[in-house]
Amino acid sequence: MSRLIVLSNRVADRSKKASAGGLAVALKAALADSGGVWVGWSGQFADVSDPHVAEETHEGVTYSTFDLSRTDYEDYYNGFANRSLWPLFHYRVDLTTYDRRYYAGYQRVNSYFARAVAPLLTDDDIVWVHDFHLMLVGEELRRMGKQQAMGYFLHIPWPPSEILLTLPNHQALVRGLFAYDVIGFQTQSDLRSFTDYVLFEAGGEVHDDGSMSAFGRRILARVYPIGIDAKEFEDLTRSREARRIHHRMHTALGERWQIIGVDRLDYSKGLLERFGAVEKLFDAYPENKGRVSLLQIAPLSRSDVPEYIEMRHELEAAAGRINGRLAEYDWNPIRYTNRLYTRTALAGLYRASRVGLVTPFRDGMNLVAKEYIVAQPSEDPGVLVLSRFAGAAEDMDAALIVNPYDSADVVDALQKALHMSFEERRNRHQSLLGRLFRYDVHDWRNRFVETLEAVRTQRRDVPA
Ligand code: ADQ
Repeated sequence: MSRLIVLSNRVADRSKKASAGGLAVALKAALADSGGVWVGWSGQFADVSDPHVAEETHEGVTYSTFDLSRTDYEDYYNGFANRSLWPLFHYRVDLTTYDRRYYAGYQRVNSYFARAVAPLLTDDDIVWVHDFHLMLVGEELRRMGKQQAMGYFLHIPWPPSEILLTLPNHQALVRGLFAYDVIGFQTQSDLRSFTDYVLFEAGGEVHDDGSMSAFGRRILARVYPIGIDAKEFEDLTRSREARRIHHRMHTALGERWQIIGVDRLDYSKGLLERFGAVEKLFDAYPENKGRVSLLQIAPLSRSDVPEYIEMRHELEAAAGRINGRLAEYDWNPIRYTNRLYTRTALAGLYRASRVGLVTPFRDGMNLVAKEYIVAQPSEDPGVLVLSRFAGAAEDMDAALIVNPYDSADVVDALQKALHMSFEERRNRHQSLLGRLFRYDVHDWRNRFVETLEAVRTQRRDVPA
């Protein structure tokens, strides 16, 4: 077996139990299986032109990290990644900012990542690059003569061509992706959009075996929907600490029902509209007043980006306004917190909630939807209300699927979820649960790595 080298913008913090980001949670679980090397930014700043890589090994995983300069961080991370690619790939052309300085920073930092990882590589390694921050690393490594099997996984959606074409550098990015051997998407719909671009914008070809050619290279592009570590999450849910939190929440709620939302504070997650739908629930079905409330956990993220600062203010104002209008002296319709919780605490809170409310306008997958289901007690499971625009909806059709742009649809689904019979809740829960255990994060990792392994073996067997 070969050694797995994983690259992502940030490397998860070894010491912290909580981290509010789907990618960190997933990669931690994926590397725990077989060990390997995880390469990425340390989160620290230094003004150096060449990466200085520090190594630390912990439970079979070597963490290789390096610092970035503040200018690189501004142009590449706050700039091109978070103000150009993120909004655009989530269909928010209106929030997208293009600046040539940002793209120059993106190229510079992708090359910096390649220079950091190149000296670590041995011939038999396989390289797996993650997410929208690092599309060009593979191309840089090839330029440096690296022949290893290389894969790329995109955690966020791939937009339709009409949207992508608004990005001045769209062709350079797609050409960059063709330097990898395997590229993975979360959903069929993402793969369709990518295929469409390859055929009609890049003048490429799609072959019978599903591989694609363009820019002088042939690659495999496939769907690998990401899962969670269902077994681990189930164990967490049953732990003493999770049960303590569940019990505490249960006592505080008494006879009331809780709806829970857990999302990084991000405009793609539809939080403002979610608050609006919950407000409308009380207007449309007043019997829920005093009996139902929303707990929204939304840890701050990307707080340097103006759109996120503005959104935070809007959410605070909305929660205050709705509570001001509807609250009673002993009941609040919305409890809203920006705190980070441990995964154990989250498990207990999900379990204490009658409804899981996941209503992004666009989301690559959404792991919260999956965690909520695994945390439910089978003897009295809650109901998941899920946006059709989360990648998770593609194979979680036993949830109540809603259109988050249509608040009346969300209100009706909430009312249905709150009053659903035990039989229906149990049937829906069981059908969702089976798939989450079968297609978990280990299955996701294995399927991707096996494809890369096959590429590596083939390449080794072909005489140069
Ligand atoms: P994210 O946009 O970060 O991930 P998501 O998939 O929901 O979204 O993952 C969030 C993770 O952070 C979950 O595991 C959740 O438990 C955790 N989390 C959230 N709030 C927390 C809090 N307050 N305290 C502790 N933990 C918290 C990106 C894409 C997604 C895709 C993932 C993985 O945007 O679409 O599903 O990557 O590919």
